[in-house]
Amino acid sequence: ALALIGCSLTAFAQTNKTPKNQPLVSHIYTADPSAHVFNGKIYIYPSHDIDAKDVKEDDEGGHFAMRDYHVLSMDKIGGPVKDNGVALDIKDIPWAGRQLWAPDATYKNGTYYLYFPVKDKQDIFRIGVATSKSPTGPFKPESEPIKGSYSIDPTVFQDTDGKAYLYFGGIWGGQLQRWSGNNYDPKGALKKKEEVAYLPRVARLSADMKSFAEPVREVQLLDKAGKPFLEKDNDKRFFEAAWLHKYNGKYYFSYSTGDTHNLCYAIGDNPYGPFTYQGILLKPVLGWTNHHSIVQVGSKWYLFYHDVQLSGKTHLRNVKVTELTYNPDGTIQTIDAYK
Ligand code: FUB
Repeated sequence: ALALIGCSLTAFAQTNKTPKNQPLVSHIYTADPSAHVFNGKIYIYPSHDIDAKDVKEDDEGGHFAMRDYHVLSMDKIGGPVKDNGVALDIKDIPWAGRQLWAPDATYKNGTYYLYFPVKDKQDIFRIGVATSKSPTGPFKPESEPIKGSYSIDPTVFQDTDGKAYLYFGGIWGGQLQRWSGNNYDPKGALKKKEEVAYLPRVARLSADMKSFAEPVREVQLLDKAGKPFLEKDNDKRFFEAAWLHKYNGKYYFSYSTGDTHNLCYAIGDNPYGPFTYQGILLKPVLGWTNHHSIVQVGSKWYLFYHDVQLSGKTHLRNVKVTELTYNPDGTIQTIDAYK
């Protein structure tokens, strides 16, 4: 993820536009909001952006040098938002090197599970899991990353039959291009324009939620003609920020197109796909990255997302929420976060 981040924001910023929604908190920078409802309350698991002045900007997003997570909570959409303090600190993850990126969380059998990507001591992104009896932590990390995990942006989905799946992956700074057939190649390159684009990954989680129950597989994303996207289809192909939700019995896989800054979605009949591309969920926001979650609160559906309204800097983001509307045929109305 995050190449080009060093480049000027003005190339894509909608600076002349007025945001329709305000940041949920402004005392810290937050991004990549994964929202869930637990026991009737809304919990948001965001990245905690920091201005790591000691870290130089690079093309792989090295200055996204986050070191901890804070869980945000609120009783209702539009109500006060509470910062519940540090939920997990990088210094408490025995195998971690640097860059605590976009997390997600779930609940099962009395335990909350926090899934997080961080570079290990060899500078390779892996995915870890940490547990707590409280949705706000503190979370205790396992001593090793999830065996067989790699890259970034984990998101966990529990289906109505109780099975849980972890989706993940992000190209460029997220290192997905280094993994082929689940094997590591440090020289793995970005695809050329005419090549089939990289695909996100999924694996079912075992009953303890701490390991993969099966080999990691690719999530098939297809265009409406049933064809895979090529790298040149970069306004539609997967880049990072996977999210899976279910609506009216269908499975919705949504994601960011990265260098074209869209959030898109695709629909499938089961958690593995294939998922057929439907369109843009959220148009580009202020800042390079676009990353979200979709959650039902009561009878309404919401999109949590971020932009850089507060800072104007791509690596110092602020999370927001807006209502999401389905059409009668199950497609989602495209959101423009600006007036
Ligand atoms: O927050 C760091 C990275 O930025 C995330 O992992 C990506 O999805 C992008 O939002």
